[in-house]
Amino acid sequence: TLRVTLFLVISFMMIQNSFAQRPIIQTKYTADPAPMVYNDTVFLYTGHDADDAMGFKMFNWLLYTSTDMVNWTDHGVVASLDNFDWVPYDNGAWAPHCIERNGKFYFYCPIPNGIGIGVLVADSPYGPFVDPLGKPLIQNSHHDIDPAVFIDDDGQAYLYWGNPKVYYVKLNEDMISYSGDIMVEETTPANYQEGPWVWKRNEHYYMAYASTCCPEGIGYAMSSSPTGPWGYKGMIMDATELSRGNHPGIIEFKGKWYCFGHSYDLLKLTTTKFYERRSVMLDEMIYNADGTIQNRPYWT
Ligand code: FUB
Repeated sequence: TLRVTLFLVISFMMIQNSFAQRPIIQTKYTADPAPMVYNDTVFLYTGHDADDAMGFKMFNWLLYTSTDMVNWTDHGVVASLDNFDWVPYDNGAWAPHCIERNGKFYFYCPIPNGIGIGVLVADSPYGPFVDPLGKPLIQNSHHDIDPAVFIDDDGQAYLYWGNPKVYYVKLNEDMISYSGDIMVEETTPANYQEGPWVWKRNEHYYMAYASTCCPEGIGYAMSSSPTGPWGYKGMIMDATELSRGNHPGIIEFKGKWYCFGHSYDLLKLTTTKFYERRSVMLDEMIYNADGTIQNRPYWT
């Protein structure tokens, strides 16, 4: 009875969904969304939870594209752990981040358990991606997960990452090396867990992140500088049982702002058990006049 009720509730919610279907990808389990806007197209890079995953079982990264935020084209595997000679195992393709600079595409990949954060480079957002360093870009601690890159108006690029603290470093213009010390945010934004995502709108800097645990929602903080201090402002997406873990990805596309995350909605259609088989979610993100962001209780 519980399964039938869940199925009916979720089916009803999917019919209500303005993004045509929820979760937006229903043919594979996708996690850790990393959307990038390039040439009027959204390139959505994701992690890939194996169909039989019971914990984290992630071998490669996927790519989907859309020009309308409704229809998504599946481009399959865009990179995998095989792209890195120095990674000692095949399970650990965690939350990536892709960004374009000067016509090249930089794909930052965290390999957990202290292996480090690698970077792949391509001439096209579709790849092929190659490893220019042959070693990790970041090998700082056991907390080297969830990289996210932000390029400020003055051209300075910053790489953020970490769980349970936020680390950051200034990337050089080549995007595959850095200058200065690795810094740790002195004041970790309230309820920060992991998955930082930094952007700027008007004069405000924003950092969204997986917030509270567990379940995780998506919280955010604001600052007048890309290096903080960050002041917690609230939840973009509340934490609920269906969001157990979460991971934000935020873009502006054709005049609207969107927040991506992930949930267990697809898994829950087939079982009431919990496994790491996640699905990317999407919602429009609305700002208030003062720059703060409206809260949503769940993906609509
Ligand atoms: O997908 C593996 C890990 O789960 C990510 O690195 C975290 O952000 C969480 O989503």
